[in-house]
Amino acid sequence: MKLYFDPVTVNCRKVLAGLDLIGAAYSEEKVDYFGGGHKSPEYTAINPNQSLPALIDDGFTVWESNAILQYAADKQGNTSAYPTDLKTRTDVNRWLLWESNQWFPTCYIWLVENVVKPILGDKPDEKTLADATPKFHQLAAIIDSTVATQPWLCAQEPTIADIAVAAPMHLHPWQKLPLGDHPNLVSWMGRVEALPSWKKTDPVPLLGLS
Ligand SMILES: N[C@@H](CCC(=O)N[C@@H](CS)C(=O)NCC(=O)O)C(=O)O
Repeated sequence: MKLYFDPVTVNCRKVLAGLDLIGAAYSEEKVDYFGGGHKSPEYTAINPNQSLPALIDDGFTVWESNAILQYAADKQGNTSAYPTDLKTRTDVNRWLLWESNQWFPTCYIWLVENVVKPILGDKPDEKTLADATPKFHQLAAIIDSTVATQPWLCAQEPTIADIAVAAPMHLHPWQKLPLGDHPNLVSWMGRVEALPSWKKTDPVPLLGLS
């Protein structure tokens, strides 16, 4: 398997940490996100969405970070990272879909306003953040109540759902996500951050954040 990625981006960090949790072997093809490498004709031929990451396995192309994790876990046969019991698997799939269509777009607003804009010398738009705040709390409360009574989102061990749902918050101290009302979520995030797979894929030094 060959992974096309830039380790500084959210969805690539997700896949790097997830592949490590899965124990999948792959070769690396770095694509320079800030240099626009994901818009090159060569990469566009692999992923016509012009977004990172993408994976090619023996001529088979997979894009969408969560699909990459599902594929790699099944190929590896790692039933701890991606359980096969029907209800647990459906629960993992549910969180992956929720992350992609609800959680990521919401957390991304804090990433853009409080991390990307300052890196580019721009100021955060406080109204954009204020407008998004009720939705953030609604979604964060769903995670918070889930991990109030169990250590991980879906099982007794971390799964690809934990990695995927943690990824949009991966720079939370710099994103300045309003986490104060969600103590169980904060404890769960601490457990994710203690995972070796998460620590190994920390993009903070690459981004020059401190
Ligand atoms: N749903 C896609 C989203 C991929 C995505 O948006 N990736 C970002 C980097 S985290 C990207 O490359 N965006 C394209 C751009 O900014 O031009 C996935 O999970 O793979």
